[in-house]
Amino acid sequence: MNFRAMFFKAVLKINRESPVLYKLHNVLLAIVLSLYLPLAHALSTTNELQTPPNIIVIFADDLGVGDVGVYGQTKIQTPHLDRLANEGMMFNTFYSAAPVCAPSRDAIMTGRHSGHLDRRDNQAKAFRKEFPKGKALIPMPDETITIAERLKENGYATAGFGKWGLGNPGTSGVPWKQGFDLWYGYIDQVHAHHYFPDYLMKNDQRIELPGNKDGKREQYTADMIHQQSLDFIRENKDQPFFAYIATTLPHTDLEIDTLGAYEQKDWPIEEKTYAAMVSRMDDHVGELMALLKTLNIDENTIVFFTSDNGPSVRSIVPFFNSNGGLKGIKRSLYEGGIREPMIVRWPDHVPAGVQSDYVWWTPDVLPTVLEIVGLDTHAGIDGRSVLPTLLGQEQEQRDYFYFEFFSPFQQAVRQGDWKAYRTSVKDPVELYNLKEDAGEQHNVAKEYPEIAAKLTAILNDPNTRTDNKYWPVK
Ligand SMILES: [Ca+2]
Repeated sequence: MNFRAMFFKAVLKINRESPVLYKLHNVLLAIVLSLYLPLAHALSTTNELQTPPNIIVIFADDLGVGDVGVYGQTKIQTPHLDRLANEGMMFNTFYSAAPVCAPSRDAIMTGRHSGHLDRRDNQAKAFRKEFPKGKALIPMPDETITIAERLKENGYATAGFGKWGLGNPGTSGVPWKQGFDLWYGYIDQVHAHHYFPDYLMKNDQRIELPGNKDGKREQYTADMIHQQSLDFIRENKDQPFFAYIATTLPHTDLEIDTLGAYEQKDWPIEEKTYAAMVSRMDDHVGELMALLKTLNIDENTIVFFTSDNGPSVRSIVPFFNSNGGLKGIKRSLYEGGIREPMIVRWPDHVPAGVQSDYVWWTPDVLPTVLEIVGLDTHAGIDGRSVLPTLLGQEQEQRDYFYFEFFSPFQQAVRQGDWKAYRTSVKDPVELYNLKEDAGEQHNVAKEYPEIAAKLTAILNDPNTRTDNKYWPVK
């Protein structure tokens, strides 16, 4: 553990155990610092002696890589995300670990890839009889270590907002047993399909929404959830916090209270609604960033923005080019199902206005955050810290990225510019050179048999993945 980590840990411990002692500690600290300022300067890269940074992870739902202005969107307005990118780093090639909600959320919470996850699809439908109400949602086991648990143990206030989807009430997987002090929104991922439901959840407490009873549509939950996230940040502005903002926007159902700037467009209603939902999410990002500035904590807050999987509404993807012109959408391990926007903003640390070709993925978020906070990475995770990259330093690429998905069964591996893909372990792989063929249109397995064999060997290697009774290979 380095000097910064020890320091943070000591301060956090004192802060938790005794506010008075904490104040006294700060006085002593000021004296120590005045004596050792030259040394502190020598040790310091930037913020070694500040409060640990706040961590905000915004995880959009079914937002395609092409839905954001700075990623090429022309019809939908996302000025706040575009600004976030201009004030931080945007990554041209970032992957979600999985092409649907549940495994993707599992991966960002645990730092594992889809060959090691407890869920490799939303539901294990063949096993539905084993589960309550016939919904085969595999709950996160007790022993799973989440990013929220690690941060909470180290003095962070932790909260999540929006869609959870990793364990319903009555199971080990609920967020309040997985490191979150507070969860506001939806625990059940199917409940999260509705924007005017008659209740939301605040931990295990049901929050009734009278404005949505009897078919009324007066309480738009995406806004309510957003407001709760702002309240949490206000309440915790004086101590380190972790906010996981898993907005349900712009996942279906296509529902919004007002179409705003799109009302007058000469587009079908589905397209207008989708655009309004993406822009509403962008408005929320804008309000969040404005609040951080108002509270004077934006410089000590690192914000990650990404999405859980590719766009889902087949009929409107071409209109907006939501998958960025890539092949496939949600549920596919072609690029369009798993390539996501990734924007990271942290003033004075992450260089502003930089576009990076460094390739990384959601399992890297957890170890990166742990390194930022000065904590060691625990065992059993697949991600690795990309903090050097975020600080503008050179960093070696990961050897390969592995993906699997249960239904329809697919496996994929990316190594360098090469990607292999197959839909059965018995079939030969398709092979693509993503540098020359980002759209995966030309299977070159026959032209490059040695590369195809090398990537196939990774897919077949028993160390690449673990077997799981719910998710057998096909
Ligand atoms: Ca999703």
